[in-house]
Amino acid sequence: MHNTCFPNKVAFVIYLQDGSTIMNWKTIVACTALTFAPLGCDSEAEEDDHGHDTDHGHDTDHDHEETELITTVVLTFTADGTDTVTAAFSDPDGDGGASGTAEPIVLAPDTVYTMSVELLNELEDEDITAEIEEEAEEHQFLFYGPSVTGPASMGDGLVTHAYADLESDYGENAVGDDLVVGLTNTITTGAVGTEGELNVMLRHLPLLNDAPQKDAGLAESFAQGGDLPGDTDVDVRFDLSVE
Ligand SMILES: [Ca+2]
Repeated sequence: MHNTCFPNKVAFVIYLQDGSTIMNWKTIVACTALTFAPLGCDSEAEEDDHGHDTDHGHDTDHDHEETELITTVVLTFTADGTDTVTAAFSDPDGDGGASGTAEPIVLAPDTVYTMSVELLNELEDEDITAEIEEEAEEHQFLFYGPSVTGPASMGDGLVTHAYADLESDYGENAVGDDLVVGLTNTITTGAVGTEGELNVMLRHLPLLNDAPQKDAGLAESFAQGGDLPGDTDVDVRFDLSVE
């Protein structure tokens, strides 16, 4: 029995080492734990487990290690004179499995909010926000939807989005222009309206052949239906109303 299980684990390790080291290691740990739990199970069932875990690991290998697993997206809206509004999207089992759920966003009319974005991997008690800050030059959030007017969206203006940060807020601007990130934003509401939505996408834009994929027109291009470079780390939808 042990002889059957052990080579499976070795093969899995070798396979994963094609990708990023840190994430591979985490995945290996998780897989090993799963492998040990049903120790004594038949090899057929184990291979199924491995297959699933390998798929997870492989998906995440396409991303950088810092964004592989985002289970939670928290939006916090603050403004003078009104209550702070917090809405969280949560997908406790990460990619695949059950779909995540998002709390609705309810904002006050005619208000200028500062909206911050926080990302967590609650499976591993990890603050992904800090990792995005560290690699701000490789990431950009896009805020879009039929209710959103802003750089990435030509919606009806239930809310208006503007970026309120730059890469240099989080560290040295080492590559190209000092571009927006979207961890901090301004959201301006107008009149009362319901049945809106706000979509939050985090795009991962690593250097490609030593050239930046992130550029100043990324959001505007997206708003006009252009294809985005890079990969999507997270893309979640919140119901939105202004009441
Ligand atoms: Ca830059």
